[in-house]
Amino acid sequence: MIPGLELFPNHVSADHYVFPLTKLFGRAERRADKTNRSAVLRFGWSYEFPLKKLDAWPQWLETLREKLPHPCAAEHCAITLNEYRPGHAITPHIDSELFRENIQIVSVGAAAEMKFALGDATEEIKLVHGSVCVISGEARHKWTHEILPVPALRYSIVFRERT
Ligand SMILES: O=C(O)CCC(=O)C(=O)O
Repeated sequence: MIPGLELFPNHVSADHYVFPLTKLFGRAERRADKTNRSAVLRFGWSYEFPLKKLDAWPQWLETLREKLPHPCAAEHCAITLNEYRPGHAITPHIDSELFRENIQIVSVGAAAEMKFALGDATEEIKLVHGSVCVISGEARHKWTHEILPVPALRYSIVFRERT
């Protein structure tokens, strides 16, 4: 395992999140470009510089925030909801340095392959329904990560703490 990468395979009851996620994404704008997730929603703080304060997250996400393996302070918490329809992916990237250690990713729905790369070295992990993947240290700052095209509908809920 890459230093700074942690995987908690069965950490949350993800079945509870399918309905609220489906409802939230019901009217979302969708991308046709499959190199990116099909739709994105954000709460708490935006992702790009300068960070902007966004709407508060609903109660079910608050309950989930409290169950995370690592704390994510409410006043600094930025939540991204990603929807991937079949064939959608996310290209290799390193998360913005506007956020601290411990990027925490909750997976809901179809299992996805997350691929890490550093130079010629690559490593793949499987993100299953109900898992939490935590990226910090070397895995966060040196290795890129990507999501390979998913076989069926998948959601991820990403918790980041702004600096
Ligand atoms: O969907 C995922 O598991 C990863 C999402 C991700 O890499 C991102 O939002 O930057």
